[in-house]
Amino acid sequence: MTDRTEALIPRARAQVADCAVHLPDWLRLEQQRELLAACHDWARPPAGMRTVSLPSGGMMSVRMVCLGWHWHPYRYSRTVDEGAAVRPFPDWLGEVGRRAVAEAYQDPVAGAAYRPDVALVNYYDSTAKMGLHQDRDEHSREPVVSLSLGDDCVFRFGNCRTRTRPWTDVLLRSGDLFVFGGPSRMAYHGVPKILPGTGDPAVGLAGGRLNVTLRVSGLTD
Ligand code: MD3
Ligand code: FE
Repeated sequence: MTDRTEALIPRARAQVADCAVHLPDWLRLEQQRELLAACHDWARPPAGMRTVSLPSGGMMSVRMVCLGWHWHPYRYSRTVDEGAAVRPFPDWLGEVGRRAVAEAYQDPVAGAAYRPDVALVNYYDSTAKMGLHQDRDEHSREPVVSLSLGDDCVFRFGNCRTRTRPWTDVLLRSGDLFVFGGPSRMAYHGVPKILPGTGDPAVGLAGGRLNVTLRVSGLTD
């Protein structure tokens, strides 16, 4: 039997940088299972989970499905490459985002004002990584809300000026919330490593990691 004793040790809320707040174990098991079920649904065609080709000719190791607006390297559109309409961004996910911002910033006013209209759902298999990058394709500097499901990962949070150190490595686990706003919104960040086999089987993800980010596009049709 898998030893899950570590799952019983609470991890503390942490402010990693100005307006970058980590709330471990924010989603209860049942909420994680519901979010996973929604991700499974969104992954189905048309406009489902796909590989992403880079202009450099390479391929991202992370697979992705988008809601609201489809992210291409490096722009947003209302359709995917084959021409199908992007799935709508559901109201309930916006509510999750408002609760996330309110709790992370302990600011009900900021929470109530948050209106995300894009979600990026990233799937990492056990070998996938995401290199250090900035998220600069949104035309709004409103916070990004991140929710993790499945295997643990090392999340690397850098700085706004360079792709190099200083950075802070944080263990993100299933159910964790991270909110990045204010000066942290333009920080370099990435996922150097997935820790295979670390996810709670009760969540229901057979292997790998899902990350759901909520964003404000600042775009209009
Ligand atoms: C900090 N995703 O989709 S989530 C991405 O775990 C992305 O899949 C990673 O980087 C993942 O672009 C990291 C945490 C995250 C997301 C967006 C940010 C951190 C951020 C935007 C600005 C600063
Ligand atoms: Fe990013």
